[in-house]
Amino acid sequence: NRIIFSGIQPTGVPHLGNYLGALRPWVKLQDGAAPDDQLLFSIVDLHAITIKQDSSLLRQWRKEMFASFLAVGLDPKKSILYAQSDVPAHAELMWILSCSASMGYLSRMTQWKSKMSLPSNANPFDTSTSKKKDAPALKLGLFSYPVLQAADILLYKTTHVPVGEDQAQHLEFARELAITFNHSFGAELLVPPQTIISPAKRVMSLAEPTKKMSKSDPDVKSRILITDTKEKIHKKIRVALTDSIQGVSYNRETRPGVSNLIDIMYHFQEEQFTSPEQLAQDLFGPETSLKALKEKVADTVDEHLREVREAFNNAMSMGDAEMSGVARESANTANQLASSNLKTIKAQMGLGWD
Ligand code: AQP
Repeated sequence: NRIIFSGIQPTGVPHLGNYLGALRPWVKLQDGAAPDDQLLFSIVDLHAITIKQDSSLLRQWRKEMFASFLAVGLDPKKSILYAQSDVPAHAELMWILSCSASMGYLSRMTQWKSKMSLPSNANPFDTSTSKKKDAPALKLGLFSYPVLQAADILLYKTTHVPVGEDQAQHLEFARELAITFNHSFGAELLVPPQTIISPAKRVMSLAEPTKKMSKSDPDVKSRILITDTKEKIHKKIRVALTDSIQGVSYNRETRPGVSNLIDIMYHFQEEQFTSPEQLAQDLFGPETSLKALKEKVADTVDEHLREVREAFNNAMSMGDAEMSGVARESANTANQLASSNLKTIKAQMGLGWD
């Protein structure tokens, strides 16, 4: 049987990248699951606080993320849908793993560097780069983010983790940490998980198509939210950065903006075309204007998100008590699984009373 775990930060309403790269594949896994598969999807609020958050906004975002889970089709009867901070074992296992995690390995991770706008070769221990004028000081939590992520996964003996490509480096870290840990305690306590990278592994920003689409990008036109209205979708795609080459053709290197739009359209129609290149050839061509391409892409996105948008509004109209009741019930199940696994790990390490 498979144990599938993944998480998403409550740092805003999910965008097309989160939807195509994570939420939609999670729903596919849920709906195709065998009876003895176990699925856990977490709103990872402890990860969100690695960057300063406003408390009331964080509460609002957690609610919106839970509503997004329900809106995309995640079902609390089939999957465990819970907030990470409701299961204390995540933080406890993180401490245990921190005692085995290599600082050198963590310092090579690219995520904390990109959050601090530092070059990918930056070294956190070199004060001349970490004190770079406009970069906020590196916090321990942001630096050790991958250790918490490893704890999230390893806590449940997860076998499969579905994520977008940006998380592949962290997943490799989790695998190696599990192997090192097992080796040092002489037992198969942790399960090195497999990464499942979604076909839509990297949806790019509409404003800067060489960067990934991101919730925290200050430019709101860089992303399409799963809750955006038809008008907003059209407006954002109309102003998406493309190029001045005539016609429509697919080439991620030379035409990143145009290719990102084609990719987005393709991910909504994967059954009808064998590749984005084929979609571009069959539906468009050297005679098609970029304006026409954008209209078609916007229509496709709107059509596919309409149901999600409506379901999101329904879920948001649930009372707070009703929503937290569903989340707490799932958290109870997660707590039971987590504390039993954690107990075994601690016992092997000589922690806790027999
Ligand atoms: N652009 C993307 N394309 C494909 N997949 C993506 N994911 C994120 N962006 C893209 C996937 O979404 C899941 C949840 O991501 P997260 O919220 O934990 O954090 P993130 O990867 O850092 O996403 P954002 O949107 O960029 O959030 P912020 O701005 O808050 O950091 C992951 O599986 C991720 O791969």
